[in-house]
Amino acid sequence: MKQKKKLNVGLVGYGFMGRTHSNAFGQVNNFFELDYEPVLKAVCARDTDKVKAFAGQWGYESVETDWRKLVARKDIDLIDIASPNNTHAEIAIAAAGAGKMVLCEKPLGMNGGEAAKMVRAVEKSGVPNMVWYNYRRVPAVALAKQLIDEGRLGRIFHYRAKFLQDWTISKDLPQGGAGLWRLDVNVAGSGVTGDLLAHCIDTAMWLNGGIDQVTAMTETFIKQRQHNLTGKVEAVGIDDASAFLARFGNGSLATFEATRYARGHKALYTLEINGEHASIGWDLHDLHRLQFFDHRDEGRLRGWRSVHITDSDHPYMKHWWVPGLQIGYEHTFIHQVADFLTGLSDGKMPGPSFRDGLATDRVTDAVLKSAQSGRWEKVSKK
Ligand code: SOE
Repeated sequence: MKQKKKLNVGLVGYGFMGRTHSNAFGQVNNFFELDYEPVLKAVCARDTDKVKAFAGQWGYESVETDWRKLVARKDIDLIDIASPNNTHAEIAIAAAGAGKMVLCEKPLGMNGGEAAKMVRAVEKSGVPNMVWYNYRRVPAVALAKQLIDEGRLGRIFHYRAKFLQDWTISKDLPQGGAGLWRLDVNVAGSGVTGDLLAHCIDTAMWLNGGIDQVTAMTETFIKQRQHNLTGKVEAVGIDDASAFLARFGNGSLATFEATRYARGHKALYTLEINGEHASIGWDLHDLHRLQFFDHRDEGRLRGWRSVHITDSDHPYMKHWWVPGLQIGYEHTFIHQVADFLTGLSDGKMPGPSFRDGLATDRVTDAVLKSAQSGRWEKVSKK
């Protein structure tokens, strides 16, 4: 058997996303035949006891408590950023400057300005880079991409996406600190716009091209919350809910909505696309199914098909079990690593690149700007 090339990974952050990434690095070679093999070389976080415990559980060889030391290490090839949003830019720019490959959690920056600096850094040093917009790699969503690229939908008229959650409804939930930094605007950059709509926007632009302009509304339902780090009751600066209309460059119209106040919904990411010939629907709570309607079907049998995406001719599925058996959320991260490592071998880096991540941040900037101005806002293309 051919010897695999070792790729030494240095992970920053050990929260929810640190776990999804670690699992992906650890599993990928069991299921995909690749030239490269990630090695869990070091994990970095500020709390020594916790980072050691994490390293022990996930099999990292060593720990660091200062990301600068991690970036400076000669034995690290790739820096993976899974720490809160306000740390992404500084770490990514330093890592690119040190010649490391960089993977970064979404959203890429706190805003488009920060993301643009990150793009400049990786493009200047020419290092492979990627943003973890994992939902592109749900097999059903990847199949939607194939169907659109094959022209099966024809001209696209409508794109509709929602991402609904309900975990911040309680007014007693504090903001800030581990697990709750997503509620602290100084750490997260924005609320559901950057956290949830960013996913919808990334998928949408991948499937349907660039977005030209938006008109948006946002709301912060709970205006003050106790801050976990200061102990004081402080103003809430994030958007709890965000909705916008958009015009795509291809002339299609869109509606997007995200909230953390939709009681009963935990992670209901849904999308629907209506084209001249056919429509597609997908739902994260039923992620292994793609809904497909084709007007060109014989009239008597025409109707929505619910395709079970578990066959070996569906994207990614030949690497998993036998037809009929499903995979889930964590596999999307494994697919992302597999595609990244394949890109290293064949020189064709797959998206989403930092440049793609910047394009999404430009849209979320325009959404937040429009919610303030009450006007349609153009999406910056720079
Ligand atoms: C927020 O609750 C969150 O964890 C996001 O940060 C993730 O990106 C999303 O995939 C699930 O929800």
